[in-house]
Amino acid sequence: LPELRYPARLNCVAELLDRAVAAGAGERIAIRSAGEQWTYARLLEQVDRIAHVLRGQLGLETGNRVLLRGANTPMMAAAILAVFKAGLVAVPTMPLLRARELGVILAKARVNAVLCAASLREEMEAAPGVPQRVLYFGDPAATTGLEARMARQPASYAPVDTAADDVCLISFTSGTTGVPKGTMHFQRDILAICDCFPRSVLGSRPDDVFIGTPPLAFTFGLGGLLLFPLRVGASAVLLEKLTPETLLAAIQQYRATISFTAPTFYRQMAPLAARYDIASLRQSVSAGEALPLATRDAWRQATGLEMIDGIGATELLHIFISAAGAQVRPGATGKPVPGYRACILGPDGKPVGPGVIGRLAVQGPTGCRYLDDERQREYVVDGWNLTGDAYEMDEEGYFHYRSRTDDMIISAGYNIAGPEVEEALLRHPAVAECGVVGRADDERGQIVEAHVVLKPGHAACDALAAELQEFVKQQIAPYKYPRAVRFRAALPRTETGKLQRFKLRAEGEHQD
Ligand code: 3UK
Repeated sequence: LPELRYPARLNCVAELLDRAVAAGAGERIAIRSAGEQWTYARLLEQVDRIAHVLRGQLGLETGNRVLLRGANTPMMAAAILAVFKAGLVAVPTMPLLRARELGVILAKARVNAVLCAASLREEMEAAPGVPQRVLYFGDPAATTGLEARMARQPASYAPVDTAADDVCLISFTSGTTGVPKGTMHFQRDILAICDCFPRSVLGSRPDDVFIGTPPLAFTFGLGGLLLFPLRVGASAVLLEKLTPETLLAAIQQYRATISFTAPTFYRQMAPLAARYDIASLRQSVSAGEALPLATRDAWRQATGLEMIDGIGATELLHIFISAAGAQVRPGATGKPVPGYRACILGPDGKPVGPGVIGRLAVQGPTGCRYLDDERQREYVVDGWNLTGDAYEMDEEGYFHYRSRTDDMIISAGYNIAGPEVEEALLRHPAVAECGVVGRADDERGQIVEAHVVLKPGHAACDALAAELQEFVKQQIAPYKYPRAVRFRAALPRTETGKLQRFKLRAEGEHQD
């Protein structure tokens, strides 16, 4: 991939935006949102005005860190790009974070300034250790906010001359344990992710319209809903508070061609898809957690589309194993995205052959750099990134997800992967969602416990629990069946759509 060799001096926004406008893309639509439509020229101008505010007015210097907060809006997108372009470091934060969590991030990332949506002001102000330089945006009544300052700035700003390996982004993992980990990424990493997955797997084009749910503060969303479209001169639809229904309606309204969201969203959209005209959609990308076969099948039946599953991680910035179209092997995540290498390591740290479950190890143009050195030594070993996932490779070189390494259920000496049991349960017509975890058991060490959300019209009862147990035994090795079945109204999920297994385990304990 010759395009992955970048010059030593590189500003990613100069490449993504200034270059596009200089090449004549100025009148093309860059971002659509509920009330607004921004051309490439307008986006560039807004980015440049914000960059002037940051450097000229706030007096920030190269390498200073700017915490960013906001829902997916054109202003939030412009703020992130302005930070990159001004040679500063963006620290985007998930909209739902509370004051105490923000305080941890402010301290860990040693934040110098804050740009925050006015709608999230209260929580921001309540955070401990907020720096002095804070500006709010998106409040039409404000006379002192970011927009008012932008209006007084020059409309154009020359990109700061940054090195390709200058840090421009600190992205925090949501973490299943609750402790956020900051990962640093370089200017060139921003371009590298645009030149890997979207080119070789997705096949994105200038006429594409990208849409989806992940927040821009989650690198899945930052790539899929901002950087990837800009890299090819396409457009992004940025919408707030999407539900399965409103995402389907938005795909129809904006004639979106590429969707990015989590498996649970596709699962909920599939039965509703027939009510909308979503014929414009040509690719649907799923990431964040394993894509169950039942979901892939339901989406294909509803839309005729073969989904693109892809595993990505905050530590690696974006998707590194995936497959599309005829390359898809249902049940496998795919193969390493060109530019990346992957292998499976056994307990001794040596690569294992096909058919053996082990720890996934990945290498490529992007990689993990934690703020915290100790964690770094656990994640990156001999130059390989250990993502914490248990995977298996087949004879054809396809990578099959099994579970998170620390979520593997060990019951009476058997290793059981929760997602395999979930996949079996999801094939039952009464099951809408489920999560399978291990629960401590005196006799077996752990037992398999299923938390099940039923589809409307099905009632929880012992007979149905027994039917689900029998249903699993018919599909996979009987020792994997859930010895405990708990019905519930909903499953605990992160803002990124990930099942919070630790919460299921904890709740299982309380009910004893
Ligand atoms: C899990 C998957 C099976 C896996 C992400 C796309 O999810 C992203 O980043 P996070 O840091 O979590 C990383 C972990 O999530 N995972 C993600 N995708 C899949 N497991 N199949 C998948 N397709 O455990 C991984 O280690 O929140 C996803 C792009 C950017 C991202 N940051």
